[in-house]
Amino acid sequence: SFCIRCELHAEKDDSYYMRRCVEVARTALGCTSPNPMVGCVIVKDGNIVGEGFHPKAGQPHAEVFALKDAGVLAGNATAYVSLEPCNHYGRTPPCTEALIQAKVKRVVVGMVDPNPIVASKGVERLKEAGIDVKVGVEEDLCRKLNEAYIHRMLTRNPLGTLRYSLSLNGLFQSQLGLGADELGGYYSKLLQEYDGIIISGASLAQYSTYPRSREIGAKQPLQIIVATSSSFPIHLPVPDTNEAVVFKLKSTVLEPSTESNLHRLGIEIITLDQMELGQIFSYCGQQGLCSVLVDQRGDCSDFEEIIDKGIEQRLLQKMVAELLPLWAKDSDSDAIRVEGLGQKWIPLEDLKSQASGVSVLLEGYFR
Ligand code: AOF
Ligand code: ZN
Repeated sequence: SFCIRCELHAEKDDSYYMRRCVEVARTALGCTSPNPMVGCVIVKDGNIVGEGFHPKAGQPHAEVFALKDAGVLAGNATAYVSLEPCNHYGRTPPCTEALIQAKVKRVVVGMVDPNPIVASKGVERLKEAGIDVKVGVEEDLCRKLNEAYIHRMLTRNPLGTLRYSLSLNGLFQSQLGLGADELGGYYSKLLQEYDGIIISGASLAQYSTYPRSREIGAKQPLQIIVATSSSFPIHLPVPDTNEAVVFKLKSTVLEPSTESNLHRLGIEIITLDQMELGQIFSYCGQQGLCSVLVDQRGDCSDFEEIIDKGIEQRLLQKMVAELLPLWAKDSDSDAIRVEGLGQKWIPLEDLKSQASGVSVLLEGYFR
């Protein structure tokens, strides 16, 4: 969202309306996968006469809602769309035809659709019909909006984000113990953005609940539970949803009560010879998940190897860290400092920092 003052004083140019498209698109945050979030604004004589967004896969596209909202005023108007209008019959008819029929004069597109069945064909079709088309307005913003959708389109895998918390003297939350997370209050909002969340069986055994977004009306991410322990039977809290899946090693034993709870809820248990993020990610991609949060909360000792490999294999693209306003007293932190020396470093790019409650949040991309 933008500063009200700036918006009031902003020049109402193509960028302005495209930013509005992105804002409108975000109404459906977390709800559109495997489809992208798309916003559309119809402008006539300097006034917004119609707005729409794509609410959910299977439902009409943004352009259809915006054109309906504008009615006859769409004739000779300019349509702004954050993603190239589609030119194919999918679950819904092509948006290019809807725009042509509504007789819009000009179409401004944020970015070309990376979906190979669209990829510039939408733009070509509009131009063919004599419509003035401009592509690439606020493109970075539009790309950021759909970074997960774009990533899955190009790789078939979901965009992977690693999340963790650190004390100010550099200890992981797994070393800090329970109750040290979520101080900044951002976690619930973060969950809302993701299609899936990967959690370790060991950390679930510690917590009595599953991570759920508390945002009103939030679509909850698929709970992807990874159980790797071979040393003792794993007990999991009873899931409060059947939107979950368990990946376990052949050698991992689930407690009988846990196993019967999972069966009762119809939750799939997938057994793997080796626990690799690659296998979990390809399952997620096939299920239409565009984004997955790998959550390092609590005890993730059973998780570290998988994560290290995931970063190495470029399955994890992004990280979100919460710097907690805590100083761990009886820490073994010398060991960590020494261990850190002389190691290989992976640089992070496009870093952003932000205060959240009493914490500092850091976001960056592995390159
Ligand atoms: C648009 N406007 O609002 C969206 C688009 O199965 P369908 O019919 O919903 O088609 C899905 C594809 O359409 C999706 O992969 C993407 O290429 C495009 N999404 N296009 O013009 C929209 N959501
Ligand atoms: Zn469409």
